[in-house]
Amino acid sequence: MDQNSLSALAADLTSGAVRIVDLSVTLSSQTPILVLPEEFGWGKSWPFSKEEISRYDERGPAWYWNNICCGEHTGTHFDAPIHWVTGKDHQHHATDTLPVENFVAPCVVIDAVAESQADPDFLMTVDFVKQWESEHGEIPRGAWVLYHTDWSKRESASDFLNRDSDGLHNPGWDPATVIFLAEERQIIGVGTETVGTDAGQASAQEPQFPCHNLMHGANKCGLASLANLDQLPPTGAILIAAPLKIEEGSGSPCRVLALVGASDQ
Ligand code: 23J
Ligand code: MN
Repeated sequence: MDQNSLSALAADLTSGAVRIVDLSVTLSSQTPILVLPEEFGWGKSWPFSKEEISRYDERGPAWYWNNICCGEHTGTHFDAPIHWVTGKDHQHHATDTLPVENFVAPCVVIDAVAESQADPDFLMTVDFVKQWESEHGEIPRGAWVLYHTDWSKRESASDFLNRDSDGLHNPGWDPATVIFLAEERQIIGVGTETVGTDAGQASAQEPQFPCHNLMHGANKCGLASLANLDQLPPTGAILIAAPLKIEEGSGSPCRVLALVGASDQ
């Protein structure tokens, strides 16, 4: 690493020329969690909860702390390739073994706000990505691709999950787009504002859950329940997203941050 670029970054952080944007949601008992279609009989992820151990009281006069409890895929969280059966045989595919280079990398932000507003089941196509690339340049190898929908602005859990008798309705991916991003662009992974990285109706897609199936099959990662993507430029930001080092973890809640040049927003 060039010593000068780090000292330039340090100066830019101090002066405010580089801003830090928090892309994470708050973890609370109200944080929406994925509801899988019940007819599959699939297990349920625990919502976030915390239990006070002591708070400057008889249980601990000078200290406050909690026990916490949740599924690995709760709130703003990381999906490791081992999460999906298609990713199970890769090397270094779990939260404790993924190369740390995945955790600090450039990101591009693809704006599909209007499309997601018009159609909650919008699926991003390869043509849509190529149209974005014609305006902003080719997605660089080794970048995160963030899917900007403004879905995180849906304040109530029911608006966010957008569930009806068919299940959830939120934007996702045409399977060909996932293959294009993984193979032609060699991205690190994709990040979405929705509860998971796939469309709400992804259990009806072919393959089922194409983003999970194909991204993790290609040893790529995912980030879900991101917020504040409207504060990022289409290109030029740096993403920091490091999952907890859970032994053989499939993912973990994480604090996701972006470094943004102040003149870039
Ligand atoms: C398990 C099964 C299906 C899905 C998911 C988890 C997620 O979205 C997740 O959080 O990884 S779609
Ligand atoms: Mn997940």
